[in-house]
Amino acid sequence: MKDAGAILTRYEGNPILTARDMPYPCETVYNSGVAKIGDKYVLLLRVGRHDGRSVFGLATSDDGFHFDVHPEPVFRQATEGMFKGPEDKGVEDARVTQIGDTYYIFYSCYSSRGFQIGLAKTKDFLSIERVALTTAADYRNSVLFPEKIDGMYVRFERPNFTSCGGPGIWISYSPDLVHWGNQQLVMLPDKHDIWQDHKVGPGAPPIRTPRGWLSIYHATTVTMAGQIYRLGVAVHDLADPRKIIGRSHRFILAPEALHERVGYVGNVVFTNGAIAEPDGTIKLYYGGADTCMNVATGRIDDLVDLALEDGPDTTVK
Ligand code: M1P
Repeated sequence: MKDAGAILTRYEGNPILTARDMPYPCETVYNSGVAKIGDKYVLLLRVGRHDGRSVFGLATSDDGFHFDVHPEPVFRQATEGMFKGPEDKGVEDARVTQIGDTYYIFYSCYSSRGFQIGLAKTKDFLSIERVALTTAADYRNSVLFPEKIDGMYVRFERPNFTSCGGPGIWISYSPDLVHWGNQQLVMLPDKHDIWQDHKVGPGAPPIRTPRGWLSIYHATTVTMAGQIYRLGVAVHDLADPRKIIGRSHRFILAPEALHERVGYVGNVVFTNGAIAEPDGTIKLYYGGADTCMNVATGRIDDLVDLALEDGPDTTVK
């Protein structure tokens, strides 16, 4: 059993993208959705512009470490129709799931009314089509499972409200990706683990493993200098992902490098996606200090071992 802090290895070339690498003016580039089209790695970048709003940029790579950035943003706030009001302050934090030849994107629509979760779809990331507003306000993170379970699409989501034991991870179900229901709470902050005692939210879309769904989530604690964002792991039952069969009491990634500790929002590592490779390794992409993009590698089995070692989660009774 590996030490929790040794499971992931940061790429020595981090950060892999900063504002200086971008072909158009911006302040920050971070919290990117991740996918593979054939052998190409794709990042759907959250790009912070100088008015404070975010748009999505696109970067592609042959090896997952060295990225070329598309010359223009590929997705901006809506200027008409149903999405215009909800996206008034921009679009944020894409999370991508491939089903068949279509890539579904859950993202945060940001406005003075709060956050709603938008759904968009694409086949090439150059042309992205809005599908639906899938929540009311105030919801922050949603990740779609890559397959239906019992005939229904499934997702994890994180409302922003602090009742019900704190900001936690919920599950919901849909027959068509547009209408979501049967919401149930599945994971809360763990008051006994200081690093994850304040807030938890889904990070990367769940990864199917023979031992369960691997969930890499973010978690915070509050200090005198604000929240610290770290990453944790849990394993959910394959047939019924409401059941958490393992959740680690130790984090797998914490802000450590200077570009993870200092930036637009300091002391943040935050993931929106990972690529599971055929050889059992993972490339975990994460934003550093809400300012730059990074990648770390590790073995999926080690992450699953870590989550299972501490046993089932008991925060939701
Ligand atoms: O600043 C840290 C993160 O804060 C928010 O995440 P959450 O609401 O899940 O805690 C988001 O703005 C996220 O983009 C940001 O990295």
